[in-house]
Amino acid sequence: MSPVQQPITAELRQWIVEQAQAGVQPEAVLESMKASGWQEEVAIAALEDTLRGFLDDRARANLLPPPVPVPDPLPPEGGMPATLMAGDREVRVLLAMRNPRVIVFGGLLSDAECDEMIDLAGRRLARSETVQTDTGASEVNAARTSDGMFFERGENALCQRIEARIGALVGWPVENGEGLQVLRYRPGAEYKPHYDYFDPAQPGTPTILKRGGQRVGTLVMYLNSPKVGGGTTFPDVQLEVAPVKGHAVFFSYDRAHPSSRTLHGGAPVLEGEKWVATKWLREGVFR
Ligand code: PD2
Ligand code: ZN
Repeated sequence: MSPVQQPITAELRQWIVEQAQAGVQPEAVLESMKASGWQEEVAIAALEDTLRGFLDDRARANLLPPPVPVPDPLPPEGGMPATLMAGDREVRVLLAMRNPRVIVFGGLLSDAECDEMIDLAGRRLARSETVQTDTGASEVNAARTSDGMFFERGENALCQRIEARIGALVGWPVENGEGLQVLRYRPGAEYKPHYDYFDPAQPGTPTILKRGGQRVGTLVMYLNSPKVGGGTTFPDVQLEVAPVKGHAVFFSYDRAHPSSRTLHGGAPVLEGEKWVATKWLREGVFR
């Protein structure tokens, strides 16, 4: 015999919302429901459905854009793996934060891959540098960002290998990734705190979003270890990630909004150079 269907009435939904507003944890609400005769599966479904609606309403009331799916390298069921298989390479998990979602990986790139990336990118930076010296602008301006260049996605065998590895690591289609960006910071250079998503209030944003939608995640890979300085900072949570050759920091943002707490920057390089490769992940296919 199939179990009697228990109806999820408007009154029940109202009661669940009142519990949430009063700060009662969902687990405690579930226990109360079970104690008053609700089947566990029905109670969980009612709770999930009602609370999702409640949170969405609250977000709308705060004028937040709706959340979108984001990549997440860690298993949804929890548990902290010491390593993750990323296609052709085993990667260490060094730190994971929930809100904002920040994960630091060790050994994402080999030393040889870092060196090759710097070599390939450096040739193109050198070209833009000649133009700079022509105009006499040879000094590094600390307020300006580093020198940079973009690879096309899949432009060479190294990019292809790294992109496939990243896709496997974060569980996101390679096609949703922008081409790798390589940045070089010289002493004094920094990247002032910013958000990587495109500001919905900017007039140019709708045009930018035609190519694959919003950015939803960032992976900054360190191609060398600067002598002093150059950490990646997250001022909202007072976190600073040390730039170590081959390591990487991942973070995601399900809303293009400061509530994502993904404000981040590159602290000034005090001694030596800093090289990074950044992979930005879009909601959809980036063409
Ligand atoms: O180089 C960094 O640490 C850094 C900091 C902030 C890189 C980026 N943003 C970026 O590439 O978006
Ligand atoms: Zn950034």
